[in-house]
Amino acid sequence: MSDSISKVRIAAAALLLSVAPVAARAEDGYRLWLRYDPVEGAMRQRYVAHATELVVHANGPIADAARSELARGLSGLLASRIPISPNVDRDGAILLERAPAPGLGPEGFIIRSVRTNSHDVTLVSANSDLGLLYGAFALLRRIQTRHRLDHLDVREVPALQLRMLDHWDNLDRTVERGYAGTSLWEWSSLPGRIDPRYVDYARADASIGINGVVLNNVAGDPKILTAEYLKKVAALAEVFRPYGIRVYLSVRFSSPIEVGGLKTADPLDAAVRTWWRVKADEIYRLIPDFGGFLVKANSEGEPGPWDYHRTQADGANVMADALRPHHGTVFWRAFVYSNAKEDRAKQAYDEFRPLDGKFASNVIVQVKNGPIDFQPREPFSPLFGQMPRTKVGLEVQLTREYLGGTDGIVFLAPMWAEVLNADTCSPRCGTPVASTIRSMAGVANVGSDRDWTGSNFNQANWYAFGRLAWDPSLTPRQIAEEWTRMTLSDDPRAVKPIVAMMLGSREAVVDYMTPLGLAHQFQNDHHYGPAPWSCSFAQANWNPCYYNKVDSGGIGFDRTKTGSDAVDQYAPPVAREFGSLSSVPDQYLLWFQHVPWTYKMRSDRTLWESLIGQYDRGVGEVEANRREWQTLRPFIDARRFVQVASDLDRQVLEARWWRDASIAYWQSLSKLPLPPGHGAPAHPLTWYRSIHFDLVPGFKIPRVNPQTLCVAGREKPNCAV
Ligand code: BDP
Repeated sequence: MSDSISKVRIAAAALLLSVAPVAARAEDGYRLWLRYDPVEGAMRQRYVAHATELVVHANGPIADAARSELARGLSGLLASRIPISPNVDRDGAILLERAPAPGLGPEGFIIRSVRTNSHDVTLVSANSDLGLLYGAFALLRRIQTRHRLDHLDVREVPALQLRMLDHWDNLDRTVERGYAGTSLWEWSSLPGRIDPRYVDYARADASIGINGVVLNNVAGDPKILTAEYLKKVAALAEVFRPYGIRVYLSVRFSSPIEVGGLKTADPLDAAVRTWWRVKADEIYRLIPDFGGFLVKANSEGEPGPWDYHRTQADGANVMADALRPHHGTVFWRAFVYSNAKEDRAKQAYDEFRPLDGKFASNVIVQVKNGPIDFQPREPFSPLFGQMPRTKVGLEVQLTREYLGGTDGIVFLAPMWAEVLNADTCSPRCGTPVASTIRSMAGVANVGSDRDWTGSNFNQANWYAFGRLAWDPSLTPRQIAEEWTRMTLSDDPRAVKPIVAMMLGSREAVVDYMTPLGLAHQFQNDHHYGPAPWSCSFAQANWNPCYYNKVDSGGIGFDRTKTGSDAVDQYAPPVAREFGSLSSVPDQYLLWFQHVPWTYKMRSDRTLWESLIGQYDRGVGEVEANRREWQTLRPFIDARRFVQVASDLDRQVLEARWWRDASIAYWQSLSKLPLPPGHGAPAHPLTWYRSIHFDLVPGFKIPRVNPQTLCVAGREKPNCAV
């Protein structure tokens, strides 16, 4: 596509965007955290004095994007158009300028209150236009969160070089584990038609520092590497380029066979190596800044190097060789496991650890936060810190596959901060996961829904992911506050309770779904709703019963020396902590230990009593959130208020369902009475066991409501949930 055509397209998209506020006034969530509504009261005048003109001393598409974002943001926030001048000629100017600064790198920026040309100016400076764009968003954020603009001395450099959003979008526009409509990418109309939404998507990503996007699902459809699709990919790359976002593709390991017509995909075969090289050259001719590949190999039915008795490193390196001349990167996922007898929690480490040092320098081994699979809580993966001669990246999931989809509020920054701050004790204690990684990737939660993420509060997880990948030392509280002020309300009477709700929400979901270290107690495959009794999959490690190891005597997975010994994969101080009943944190108790129902916890209560207490704490928390939300009506626009209220209604139902179904099942085995003050489940166990949602296309989960539960319960039980 020629430059001029693409410019016309982007200009057309921008024009369409300028009429967006009409629709946006309905507060349908489309504007995300980039709402730029006028600052109220006297404060606005103070900001106006710091935004008398905008001067941008840089040219090119990224600098243009910075200029237009500032013009748009400031004119919205200050309710007046800001003049754009070639040079500083008055006090209160905002000046964006490229200025070499050591240590800022290619993306960092400085925002400083300075005197230039005898005028007081807010200077945004950076080594690159992209740094200026990030600085522009940071400056706007300061106004959006009502920070002062005088005496500024801000310097930011991203902690991680690669901050990626991984879309699990299929080419037929279904989204694996997507709960927000169809895929954003309209493959059938690309490359001809550029949906203006692509630009807004890129703006949102850039505003939080995301600089890489994997467009398609990890179960990579080989078609993506055909000439036809690469043109479509190139069109998207062109839209994203002015926002500093590089495009990556998930590729299927067997593509040399499916697309290339070869007989094999053996990574050591000369023809296969050539095929990947030629393919990479073809891609870079179309997309000179193409980021690289993401690969899921030998996992959940995907082909991979094991099919040819080669190692995961052999597989990764053949692609890395092809990308190296173009400076591309291979993200090779460590999410590799099989139906082997070995504890699933051990398999990735067993496979990858011995390969430390064998991966090419442009390979990043991408490791999920925990050793199993995006559960509400897992201990950190033992691979972090233990592959010192390999580049390792962290993968988290924004889309709430195991956390209720779009139900209620589940803010994930506390979960991600927990893993980023976890001490690997490798090579020595005081080495948090954050300091061992090169990249952070988040499985995207966006789709074609008008509000992007299927629920207002799910937007906060997109926001939090970008902010943490940029600066892992930010606290969940800081992030929640920023997001709330920018997205919902900056009235302290609203901000405080909303932030409190967000901060407690992840712990609540852990408590009502899988407390005290339980994991994977979900219904088959769609992972929505409880099924701790379930044992029906032929693949043993897909079954809840595999993970709870429950019987009349007790519950929990023994991963100590007497069991699978998964603890041994951690550095010795961590292994000691997790491996001993006296030191394992309660939150990981049943992950690492099998304990009797009557086991005395540190609190002096029995395990049984604690477990019931945790379920009720979780339910209590979401019930309290629902009540609290009702008090916030005066501060939130009508439309979003009602939507969140209904999300919270569903979450209360979901929480009670989890609590009751789980307790009913555990009690059928433990035969213990419920501790005083804790109510019996609303229905008998048979009722909960009869609720089953079928898999629906695109893995979209049904939303739970009393009707659904009643219809789904095949026994036609009493429907008063
Ligand atoms: C699992 C999901 C599955 C993904 C897989 C992965 O259920 O849909 O394909 O993760 O990460 O949690 O590859």
